[in-house]
Amino acid sequence: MKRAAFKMKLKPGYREEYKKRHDAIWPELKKLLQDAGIHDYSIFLDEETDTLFAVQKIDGKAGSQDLGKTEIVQRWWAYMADIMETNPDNSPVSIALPEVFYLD
Ligand code: RM4
Repeated sequence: MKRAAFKMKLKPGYREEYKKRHDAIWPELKKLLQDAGIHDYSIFLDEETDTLFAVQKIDGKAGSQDLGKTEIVQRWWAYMADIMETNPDNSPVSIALPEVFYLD
C-alpha cells in the first residue's frame, strides 16, 4: 500500500456543486476506483485558492489520476470539466504532491 496526494483546481464559486456531484458519485466510478485498490480517498478544498487537495491509499499500481484510459473516468472527467481546470482532454490538471510528514 502506498499513499498519494495531488492538487487540482476548482473554478471559483463551485464548492457546493463540486460536493453535490461527488456526494452522488456514479456507482460504476466508485466500483472502478475500489476495484483498482484505491481507498481512504479524500478531497479537501482550500477555498482561499480554490485548490482541491486529494489524498488516497493505493493497493494496486494505479492511482485515481492514472485511470484516464477507462471509458468511465473519461466520461466522469468530461462531466466535471465545466467546473474544474482541465487539460485539453478534459482530465483535471493534477499536480502530484510529495509527502513531507506521516504519522501512523
Ligand atoms: C475528482 C477528479 C478525480 C476523481 C474524483 C472521483 O473531481 O475527477 O480524477 O478520481 O473526482
